[in-house]
Parts: sequence; C-alpha cells; structure tokens
Amino acid sequence: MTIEFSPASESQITRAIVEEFAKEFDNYVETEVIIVGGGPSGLMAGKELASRGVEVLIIERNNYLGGGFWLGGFLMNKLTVRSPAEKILDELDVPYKEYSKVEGLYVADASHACSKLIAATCDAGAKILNMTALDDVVLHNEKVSGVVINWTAVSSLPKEIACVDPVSLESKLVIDATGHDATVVKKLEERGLLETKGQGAMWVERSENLVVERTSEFYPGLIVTGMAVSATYGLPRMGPTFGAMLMSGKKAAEVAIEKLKL
Ligand code: 48H
Repeated sequence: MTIEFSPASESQITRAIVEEFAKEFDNYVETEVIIVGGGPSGLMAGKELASRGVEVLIIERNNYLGGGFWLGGFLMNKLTVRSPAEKILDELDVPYKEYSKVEGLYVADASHACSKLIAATCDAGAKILNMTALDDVVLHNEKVSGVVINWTAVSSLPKEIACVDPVSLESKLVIDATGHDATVVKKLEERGLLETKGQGAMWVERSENLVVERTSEFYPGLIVTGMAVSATYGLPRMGPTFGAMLMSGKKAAEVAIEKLKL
C-alpha cells in the first residue's frame, strides 16, 4: 500500500510549531487562572474552569501530565477512589469496579483514568505549558498576581555556563496544585508571608474530607488544591486513593469562579 502524505518542507513544519506556540503563549501572558501542577487536582480544576468558559493555563514541570495519577499504588497500575468520588469517574467515562470486600471502595486502572482526565481537560479547552517550572510568584499589593516561569531544563544547567532569566505571566488567580511540595505556597513562606504545617502522617479516614474542606484561597490570589492542601495545613495523608484529589480540584474551580465574579 502506498500512502501519499501532503507535501510540507522542514522549514514549514518548524514555522507551524513556532507560530502556533507564539500565538498561544501571547494569549496566556495575561490570563484569568494559572494552575501550577498538572496532577489529578490541577487537571480536574483546569477541566472544570475551562468547561465553564474560564481562560486557564496549566504549568507542568514534567514532559507529561498526570503527576501521581499515572501509577496509582505501588507501581501496580491500579488506583482507588472512595464514594462519592466514583461519580467523577462516571463523568470522565473511566471504567471501574467496586472492590468486592468493601462497599463504596472502587478500583480503576490508573493509566486509563489518567489518560481520560488529561483528554477531558484538553477537550474542555485548558492550555498546557509543559517542561515549564514555577520559579517564583508575581506579588502586587500583597496579592498573588501571576507566576514567574522558566524551562524545566534550565534548572539542571550549571550556573557558570547559563544564566537564563525567567519570564512572568500575569493572572487574576493562581492555583497551587503542585502536590506534596506545595511549591507556590512555599514561595510565600520563604518570604515570611505565611506559615505551612507540613504533611501529617497516614490516616486515610480523616484525610480526604479534610483536604476537600480546606481547599480554598489560602492567601489573596492563591487557591490551594490536592496534596498541597495537606502540606499547607498539616493534614493526614491518604495513600493511593484519589477521590479527594479529584473533588478538591473541582472545589478549587468553584472557589476560583466565585472569586472571578467579585
Ligand atoms: C511546575 C510542578 C512544580 C513546579 C510540582 O503530585 P501530584 O499528583 O499532585 P496532586 O495533589 O494533584 O495529587 C496528589 C496525588 O498524586 C498523590 O500524590 C497522593 C494522593 N498522595 C497521597 C499520599 O499519602 O502520598 O501532581 C503535582 C504536579 C506534578 O505533575 C509535578 O510535576 C507538578 O505538579 N509540579 N510543576 N512547577 N515547581 N512542582
């Protein structure tokens, strides 16, 4: 079988990429919401916001999205959610089954769940900058007003051969979805503007409801979601069960929408 691909030269392919990237980047230099971290909570927040018509940009330091959602527990490609979070798996059209010995505990294939969530977030219209790491925050009049970013690779270059200045993006709100590191919150803590408690020990039955409950604006302009909430408030951890991550992402989006209305 012979297939004839459309003609395109090397330079045309390069221009297609550069021009489209530049146009999109330019649109998001000033935007409504920037989410730092493309794990389950950040993706969920991005999907909800974009599907409600909010301009949203997700900054992810890895070359892949999904964070800890890809692996589930202990490299076994299975993750769990506890009721009522299976409703989110239904929304995402992720197949799952109830664990036969525990009512309300559901098991899904991690790679299937993660790829569906990524696809839903992109389909909703959220834009992604990957291989891009948070370097700092933009702070105007004691309100987080954007982020300072650099290519992830820059941090692994020896300082003596490359000093690459980062660039800044402005936004009405920033969401810290960076997981256990709570990287955005830590930028404010480094300056003595707030204090975090560090993550608590494992206690699944106490952890998930608390994460969702505490998902909120932690500092003017900065909403915290997912494991960043645990690290910020010193809440117990929950191990490889992801319902709270998804529900916290949804709540972060609701909080953002309320703030954007003000
Ligand atoms: C750009 C960054 C930066 C940065 C980090 O870890 P994640 O999956 O986070 P959550 O909160 O959405 O989900 C947590 C979950 O995966 C988990 O670990 C659970 C439930 N643990 C329970 C337990 O007891 O251990 O995703 C965070 C994302 C990752 O993709 C990072 O690469 C990214 O944020 N990220 N991106 N700039 N400075 N720091």
